Amino acid sequence: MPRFVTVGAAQLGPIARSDSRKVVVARLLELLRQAHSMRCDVVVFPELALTTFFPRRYMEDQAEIDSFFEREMPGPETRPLFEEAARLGIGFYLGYAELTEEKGVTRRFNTSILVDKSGRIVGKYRKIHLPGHAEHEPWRRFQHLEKRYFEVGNLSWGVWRVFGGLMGMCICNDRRWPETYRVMGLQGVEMVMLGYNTPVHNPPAPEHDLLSNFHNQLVMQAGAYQNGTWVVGVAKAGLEEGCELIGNSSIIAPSGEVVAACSTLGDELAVARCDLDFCNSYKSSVFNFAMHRQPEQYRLICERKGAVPPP
Ligand code: CDV
Repeated sequence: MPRFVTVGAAQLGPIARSDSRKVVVARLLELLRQAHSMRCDVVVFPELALTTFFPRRYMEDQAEIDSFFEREMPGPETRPLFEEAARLGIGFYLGYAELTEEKGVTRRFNTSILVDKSGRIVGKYRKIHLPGHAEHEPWRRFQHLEKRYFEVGNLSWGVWRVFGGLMGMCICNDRRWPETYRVMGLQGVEMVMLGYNTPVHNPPAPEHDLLSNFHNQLVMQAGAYQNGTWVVGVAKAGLEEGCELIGNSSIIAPSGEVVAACSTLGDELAVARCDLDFCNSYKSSVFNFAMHRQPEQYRLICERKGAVPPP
């Protein structure tokens, strides 16, 4: 019996530093309504979808830094998104900068949430692989200060039973690491949702620039195939505050094939009707983990070499 989830990859074009949350949420609402008209069950928005990608700027003023963070979710500016989603009966994944108090300590994370069709937050993930650097590096054309502004996520990679299947989340740079997908794969994930902000230019390795779109596809397609899961990868794209970001938001089947993709660098929706049962064809054959993985061997080999075993 097929189990269909219709998913929308809701790509965003650039967000200016001066754009208010209200302006951005209006764009998200427009994409949400389009997705509803195309019968989507859930839409995936990008990483840090409410503001410009602020880690490209060096800032010292904590008040200025904190102006990019959300203290509550939903808050006054994001509540309309939750209300409209509940009214339309459509779920969403949203990336944002989270400022929270834990045991009296202020903490800042690069976060995503999963919201069900009734507008309830059912899952939260905090980015683990924070790329870039922590100190100002003036030689770069633009900064990538995620290691300065965020802490490493402390929630691991979970999966949530919602939309009739097992949904997982990760964020941007996480998608380049096989263990991200594998930790979710070991929990039986059937659809991994992720948002990204990926500059075309890589300051420490400009020789990779021509391959930035290829590497984006390579890691997401491999992650999907090697774990028998759907992957929905969604960009914030285009020329944002002088920095070129890749697009190519894609919906990828467990076969590793791209079944829908955005073709512009602006606000755009790509939609696919995904059969979650298609995962079984891979999970029960070539990637039957219980039958073919060799965790004990990985552990022994790593012990001999003094390395950390994979999950
Ligand atoms: N936002 C990101 O995590 N971006 C990284 C860039 C810096 C390489 C990425 O992996 O796309």
